[in-house]
Amino acid sequence: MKAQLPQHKSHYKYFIFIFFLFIFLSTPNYSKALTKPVNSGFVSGIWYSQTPFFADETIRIYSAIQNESGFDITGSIRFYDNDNIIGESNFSSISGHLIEEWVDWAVTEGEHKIKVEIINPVKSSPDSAPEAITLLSSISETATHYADIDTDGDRVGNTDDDDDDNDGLTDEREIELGLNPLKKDTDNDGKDDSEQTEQQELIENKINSDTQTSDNDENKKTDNKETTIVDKATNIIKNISGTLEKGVNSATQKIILSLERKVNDLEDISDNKDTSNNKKKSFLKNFLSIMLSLLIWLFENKFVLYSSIFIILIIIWRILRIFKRR
Ligand SMILES: [Ca+2]
Ligand SMILES: [Ca+2]
Ligand SMILES: [Ca+2]
Ligand SMILES: [Ca+2]
Repeated sequence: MKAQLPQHKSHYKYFIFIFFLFIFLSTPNYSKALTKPVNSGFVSGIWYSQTPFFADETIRIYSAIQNESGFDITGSIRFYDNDNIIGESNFSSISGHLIEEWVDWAVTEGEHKIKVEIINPVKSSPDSAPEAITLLSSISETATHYADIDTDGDRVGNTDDDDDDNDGLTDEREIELGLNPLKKDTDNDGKDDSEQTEQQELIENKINSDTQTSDNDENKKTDNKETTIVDKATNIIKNISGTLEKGVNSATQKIILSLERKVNDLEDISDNKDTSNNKKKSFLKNFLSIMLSLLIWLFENKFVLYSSIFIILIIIWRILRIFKRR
C-alpha cells in the first residue's frame, strides 16, 4: 500500500508556482511587452505659417513631438480639419529629441477645428524587431479658428474691413449707391467705383450748378421780361393818359367852341323875341352842357379844373346873356 503525501506538502506546489509567476511578471521586458502607454507625446501643440489666415490662402500647419520614451519611435502624424484628414506624413523621432512636422492646407471660409494625431507608433531599436507601442498622449488638443474672407488681401477680414474691395468707397456707401462692395470696378469699364463715383458727383454737381445758374438766368430773364412788360404797360398807360389828356383838351376846346357857338345862337335867339322857343332851346343847351360836363368828368382826371372852366364859361355866358337882354 502506497503511503499518501501529507496535505500541507501539496499546498507548497501552489506557493512555489505563484512565487515564480510574480518574479516573471516583475521583469521589465515583460511589462513593456504589455504595451504600457509611453509618455513621448506632443509638446508644443499646433501653430501656423501665418496668422490670421483667410479663405483661399494655402498655409502650413505645424506640430512637434517630444520623445521622452527612452527609445526611438517611428510612426505617422495626421492633421485634421473638422475631423477631415488634411494630410499625413511619416516621422522618425530620436529618444530625447523634439521633431517638428507639418502639412500644407488650403483654407476655406468658416470655422475650423484643427487637431493632430500620431498613428501607428513603433518602438525602433537596432538590436530588436520593431514593436508597436501605445503613446500616453497621441492626439493634440483641438485648436479652433475662424477663417474670414479677405477680398482685397489687406490682411483685414471682410467682417472687420470697412472697405472690402479697397476701392476707396466704404461697403455702406457702395450699398447705398447700388455698387458691388466686393468688386473695385462694378461695371467693368476700367474705372474704380470711387473714381467713377467721384466723376459722377462732379458731373452731378456741375449739372446742379448749371441748372441753378440757368434758373438764375431764367429768373433774371423773367425779371427783365416783367420789367419790360411793366415799362411797356407804364408807357402804354402814359400814352393812353397823354392821348386822353389830349383828347380831353381837344374835347374841352371843342366844347368851348361849341359853347361860343351856342352863345352866338342865343344872341340870335334873344334877337328873335320868341320867348317860349327860347326857353326850350335854352333848356336843351343847358342839358347838353351838363351832359358834356359829365363826359368830361368821365374822361378827365382834371375834371375839377375843366369843370370849373366850364362853370366859369357858363357864368360868363349867363352874364353875357343878361347884358344882351339889356
Ligand atoms: Ca480686407
Ligand atoms: Ca469699397
Ligand atoms: Ca466696389
Ligand atoms: Ca467702373
